[in-house]
Amino acid sequence: MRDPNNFIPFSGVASRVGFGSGPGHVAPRLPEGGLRRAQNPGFKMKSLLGCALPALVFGLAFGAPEARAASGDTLREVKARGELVCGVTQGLDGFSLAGSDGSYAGLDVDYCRAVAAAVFGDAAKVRFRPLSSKERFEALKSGEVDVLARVTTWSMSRDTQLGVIFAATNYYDGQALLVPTSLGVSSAAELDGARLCTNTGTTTELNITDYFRRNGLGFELIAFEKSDEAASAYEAGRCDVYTSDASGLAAMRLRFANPAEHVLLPEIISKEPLAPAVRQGDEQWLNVARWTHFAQLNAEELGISSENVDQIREEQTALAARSQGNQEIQRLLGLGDDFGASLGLPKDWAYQIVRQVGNYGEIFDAPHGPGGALGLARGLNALWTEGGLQYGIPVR
Ligand SMILES: N[C@@H](CCC(=O)N[C@@H](CS)C(=O)NCC(=O)O)C(=O)O
Repeated sequence: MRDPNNFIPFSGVASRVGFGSGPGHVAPRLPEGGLRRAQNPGFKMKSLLGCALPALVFGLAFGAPEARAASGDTLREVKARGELVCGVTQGLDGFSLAGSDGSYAGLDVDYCRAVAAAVFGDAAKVRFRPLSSKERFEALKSGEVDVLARVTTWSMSRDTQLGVIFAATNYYDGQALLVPTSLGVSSAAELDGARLCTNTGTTTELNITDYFRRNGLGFELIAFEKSDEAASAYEAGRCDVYTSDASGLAAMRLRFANPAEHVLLPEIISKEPLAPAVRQGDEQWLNVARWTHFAQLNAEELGISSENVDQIREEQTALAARSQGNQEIQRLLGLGDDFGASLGLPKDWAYQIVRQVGNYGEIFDAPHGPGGALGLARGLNALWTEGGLQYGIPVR
């Protein structure tokens, strides 16, 4: 079992030992005799109507889709429009959050800016379209957005049945459970009969159902379309547990009146590879989306950042003229063979990404990235050379 504290180094985690309901706590409503309220494992009809039914309707509506785009369509449309449209969350620090001035920041936002830098040589040529979990795939499929970069878990059914296809995992996450410290619970095993708040149209609601059933625990699932609504319901004591991606819980927890009064349970109950997605049928655009992430990883692996890329490029240009230097760097920065042309992009596509947006480590640790805003360790998102899973596919 993975330790969620490697996912979310909450400062409050240590206080889990010996927690209890102190003064000022609004203790969650618990049944007599603790959480053992719903004796029969399984979820209630309300949850069925609230969550499974929309998922079913969604599945029927999007089953066996026709591919909308032909290869090259999306890049042509984006270029003709003069801006990229990127689907993001309705507000999640670390990934995509709008500031009061309308500017956006976060790991997914920076990924979108990197795609714009690759396509236009201008990271600012991107418009962000906030989407709920439920509406995101339709927005992508209908062409309302060109890329979906919205903390979206790459799963087999989504990859093969919805008409969308995932490019690359830009954040390896896992599902966690957040509870009020006043609940006095230290493991998910103690949650029999718990009321669980989560979001509709997510892998989260499916995983939690699997998990509680597998462990013979009863539960009531209450799913909301907006994270804010789920978080408010949880904070108001309507649920005993708030469950979502560990990174998402870290972000939501920061918004609570008293973050220290909420703690993550040790169980990480799923794999959540969060990945940007594009429409099926347009391999060229899929490659643009995919290689944007790999360019940022390769840059980090090679020690190239937004700070030093111009200097390195200058040095390597001089060396390349004498057939010397580091060919890996030269290829990435567009100083050797042209790797942009086959993507439909300028030769300096990756140079523009790194210069204007940064390498993967930089966007991870940016002020509104997962490292900056949420204090998350790189963990599984460290480079493979540092024991993580992020691995830049070679440019060659
Ligand atoms: N990764 C999961 C969950 C994604 C998800 O919806 N996360 C929520 C909770 S962290 C979220 O995006 N909240 C912000 C919003 O709804 O705009 C999925 O792809 O289904």
